[in-house]
Amino acid sequence: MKVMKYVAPTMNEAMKKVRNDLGEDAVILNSKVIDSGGFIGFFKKRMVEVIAAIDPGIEKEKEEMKRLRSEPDPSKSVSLIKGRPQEKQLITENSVQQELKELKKMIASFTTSSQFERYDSSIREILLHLQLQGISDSLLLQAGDHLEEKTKSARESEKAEADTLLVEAKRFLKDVVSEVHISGMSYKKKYINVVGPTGVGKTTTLAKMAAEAVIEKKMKIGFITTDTYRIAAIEQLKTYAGLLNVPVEVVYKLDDYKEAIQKFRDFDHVFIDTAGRNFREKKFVEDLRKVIDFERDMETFLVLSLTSKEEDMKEIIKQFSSIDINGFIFTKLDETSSYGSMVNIIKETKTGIAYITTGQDVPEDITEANAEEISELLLKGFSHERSGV
Ligand SMILES: Nc1nc2c(ncn2[C@@H]2O[C@H](COP(=O)(O)OP(=O)(O)OP(=O)(O)O)[C@@H](O)[C@H]2O)c(=O)[nH]1
Ligand SMILES: [Mg+2]
Repeated sequence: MKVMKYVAPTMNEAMKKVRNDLGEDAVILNSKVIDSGGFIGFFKKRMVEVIAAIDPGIEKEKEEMKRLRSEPDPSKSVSLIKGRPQEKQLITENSVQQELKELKKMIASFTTSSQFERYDSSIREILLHLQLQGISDSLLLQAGDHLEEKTKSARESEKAEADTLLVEAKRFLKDVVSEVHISGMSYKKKYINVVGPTGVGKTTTLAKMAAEAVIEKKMKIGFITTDTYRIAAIEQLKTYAGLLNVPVEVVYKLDDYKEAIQKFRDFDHVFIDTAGRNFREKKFVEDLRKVIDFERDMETFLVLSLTSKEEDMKEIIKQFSSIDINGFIFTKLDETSSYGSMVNIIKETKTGIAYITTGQDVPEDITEANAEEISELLLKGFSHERSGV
């Protein structure tokens, strides 16, 4: 990939330069108007700056295609069609994927450049990585300032800058995460309740949490499910309850709920499963209130999947504002490689994280949230990229 910068008085002229130099297949990555020359604003000239790139492989491929098309011997072209194109297709696909990855990175670096140009390139590199992780711009700028300050003092004490950067980036993220309460359920409340949108993993996660209470803490527990919309949902919870050898009560309305509570009066904990609904509609949150008595001695977790879009998660959080949410549970960490939304959300809502789940297996695929691990997770790819792993 060859990337070039062109400056000309007009866009047309800049494009002419690009075409002459890189050919018709050049890709424009960025263009902007700049002020050039002049002295403190006098004699300044408006210019257009264009950043363009060309993949040298495209030229080679074009030549190859030309050669294939003009191949005179038909038998030869048959063998070419039979054998090499397949191989060629594979190579092209791989290289296209690679190019795409690089292009994405490059575009991100151009779009971030104006915002982050006040930082050194080594800081920008970390910020870019965190931006790809989905960390919000306001946090990135705070991180940038923190890193700048720390590298300055490191330079003064002649410490290795790259090491300092990574350590400091991790410290910054850990501090941000540590501003909220990060730990598993408190076991201080008798009732433990999970709510959240459809299919995020509420039932599976509740079973994992209940398993810890039964197997490790040897507690006497029961399940309540208010998810009566689907037979399968009741069966699913009953299966987990059967494995743990604990009772389940199915409740349809507030009276059933109160009855179930009565049955479980001498139990240590009661784990309550709820139906996933489209919680972007306020009505469903109100429906929940009709079945569950939230005033009780209850710890409620809002379950969100890390595979969801951050905007959608925020919408759901807003709808749950009438219910006292004690913490988040983020699921499906194994299905994504960007975790920034988690940090943006806890920073914005000042609500902690209880658990993160990492797969479908019950009970093992769950881990208590931990600020150190979350900050490492956000930077993991970065050290890999740098060491070339
Ligand atoms: N990859 C992955 N899958 C998960 C995780 N947690 C749950 N799942 C899967 O997600 C699917 C839905 O899980 P459920 O526990 O039924 O989700 P739910 O939120 O109770 O769903 P509804 O009750 O229908 O709203 C199942 O296939 C789970 O195995 C996780 O951490 N990682
Ligand atoms: Mg469920």
